[in-house]
Amino acid sequence: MTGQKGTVLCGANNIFLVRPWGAAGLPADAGKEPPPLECRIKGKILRGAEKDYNPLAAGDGVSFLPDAKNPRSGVLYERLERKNALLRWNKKGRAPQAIAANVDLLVCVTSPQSPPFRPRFLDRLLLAAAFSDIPALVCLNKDDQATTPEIEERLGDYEARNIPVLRTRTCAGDSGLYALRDFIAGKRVVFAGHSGVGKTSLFNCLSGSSGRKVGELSEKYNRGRHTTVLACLAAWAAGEIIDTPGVREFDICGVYSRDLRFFFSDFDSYAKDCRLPGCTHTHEPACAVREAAENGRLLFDRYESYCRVYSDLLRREKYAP
Ligand SMILES: Nc1nc2c(ncn2[C@@H]2O[C@H](COP(=O)(O)OP(=O)(O)OP(=O)(O)O)[C@@H](O)[C@H]2O)c(=O)[nH]1
Ligand SMILES: [Mg+2]
Ligand SMILES: [Zn+2]
Repeated sequence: MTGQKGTVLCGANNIFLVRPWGAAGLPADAGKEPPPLECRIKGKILRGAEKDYNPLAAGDGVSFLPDAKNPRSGVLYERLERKNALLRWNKKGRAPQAIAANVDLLVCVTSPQSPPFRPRFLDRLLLAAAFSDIPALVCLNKDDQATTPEIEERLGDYEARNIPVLRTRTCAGDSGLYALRDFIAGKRVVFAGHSGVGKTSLFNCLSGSSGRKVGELSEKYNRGRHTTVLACLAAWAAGEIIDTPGVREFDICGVYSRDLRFFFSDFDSYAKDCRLPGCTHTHEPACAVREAAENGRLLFDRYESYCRVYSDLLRREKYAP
């Protein structure tokens, strides 16, 4: 029997739903999308994914052998080379974890009030996207909730750095939804953000389905209840969306602390005046970046974002150089 290729839609406990490629070639399925196959990884280690916390993520290309007795199941034997992957550091596994693979755009979903706007979390998502060369935009969902001058200042800062900011609300006819639709048409996009910001609601609105479960916010903590538990790729009329589970933290991986400054190019115009060459902008004397943050020329919150990621990376490098 010869191997086939497919795309991972989602997976848990070593069972992965895989959509075969070249589906039109299957006579029985001519003219319609065949149901995905249920596949397992052969043995313990998947070729091409030897070092990762999770061998496969939604969006991965794979090679598999269909089961001779049950053509709707198969055995995975290889992960195909990735174009890119949105990665975070998995503390428990002490290894990189792919959230989604082979994507054209990251949509960082957030909300103004409930859950509260957390720009430093957005900075981390955007940094992970920049590290993997994935274009990104910010989607402020729940546009029916009021923003504050601080939120507007932060959003303005993203726009000034050429990161598009869209405002949506998940109700029929919302103009923001149309704008988002135009941005993501023809692409494979991944929705990421805190629990409860409305990622699944956006997916349902865009795809015109109510297929995926939407959650309530916890009254006590004003945050989502982690309704979506599995990243899942689903097609909609004009492209593909990977809806991911909300996460509380997003630990950066792949970047060395000493290189972090290269991902904060908005600091460059100040960094050239730092006294010490190779200034990390954290503890050095006469640091022009810190001075700019302290006297309000650079958003202090943005500078703090940098310092926190820097110290996280430094701490981790001490234990796992
Ligand atoms: N006010 C308001 N509420 C919204 C909007 N969009 C979604 N919600 C509500 O926000 C809550 C959470 O929505 P979900 O779509 O489950 O959020 P999620 O980001 O997928 O959450 P997780 O799956 O836990 O990560 C639900 O009660 C939605 O009805 C919006 O535009 N405005
Ligand atoms: Mg969800
Ligand atoms: Zn400096």
